[in-house]
Amino acid sequence: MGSSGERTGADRTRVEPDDVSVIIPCRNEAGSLPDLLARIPAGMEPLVVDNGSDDGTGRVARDCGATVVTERRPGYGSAVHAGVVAARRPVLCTIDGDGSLSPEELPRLLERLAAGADLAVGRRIPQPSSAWPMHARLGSLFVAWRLRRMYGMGVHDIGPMRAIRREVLLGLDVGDRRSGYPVEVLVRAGRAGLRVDECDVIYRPRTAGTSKVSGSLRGSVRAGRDFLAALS
Ligand SMILES: Nc1nc2c(ncn2[C@@H]2O[C@H](COP(=O)(O)OP(=O)(O)OP(=O)(O)O)[C@@H](O)[C@H]2O)c(=O)[nH]1
Ligand SMILES: [Mg+2]
Repeated sequence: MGSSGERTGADRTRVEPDDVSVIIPCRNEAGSLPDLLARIPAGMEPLVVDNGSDDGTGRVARDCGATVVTERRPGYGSAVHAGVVAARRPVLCTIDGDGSLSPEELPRLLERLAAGADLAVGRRIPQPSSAWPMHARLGSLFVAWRLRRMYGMGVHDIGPMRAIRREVLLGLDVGDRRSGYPVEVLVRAGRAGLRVDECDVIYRPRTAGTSKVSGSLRGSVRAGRDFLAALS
């Protein structure tokens, strides 16, 4: 699947911006969205999934020209999946709505797809290093180590920023609706023998709002549990 030069309907050796929907799962990210949305590369469709926000996230996203989908069931995976179902373009990128990742780096992931990868994922390079708390970093490193051992996959992070063709992602039938979603995407890609390419991406502190995962003990423990469940 996905080898360079192969054609299944669309030209698989090129990805144009207007082929791409950018799914942005958001739970109370109104403060970060205007800047983030202004930086989505021209031609791509920003698709904000408003996941139970009470800070006007949906209104702000609409005012900035984004397509907005509402998903009431909480959970990162729930929000991303709602975006995948709603998206109408053939190539999907996913990026957090908290301003921690740079949309300017999405084209580099898309280049990997065009070059034959089935899934392109970002490897976070924190700037400054405190942007990625040590416990969260160790958790992601452990998961990546297990993925390398289980599937020979050359990954070093759980891939918080991703690019994949919609039909390929739907074919993986990812079931996690919480924080294990990115891990399950990788597990299923490994089991399916997909080609997974990783590129470095800058990871900064969230630009507004409050941390839901790594900044609290409760959020971190829950994410750790979800990661382990997705690995098993
Ligand atoms: N955690 C969490 N994130 C959600 C949910 N729904 C949407 N999201 C979005 O998913 C993205 C990732 O969540 P974050 O809370 O930034 O997770 P994180 O980066 O691991 O942790 P912090 O930034 O430290 O909170 C953000 O854009 C969230 O707004 C949800 O129910 N839970
Ligand atoms: Mg974050």
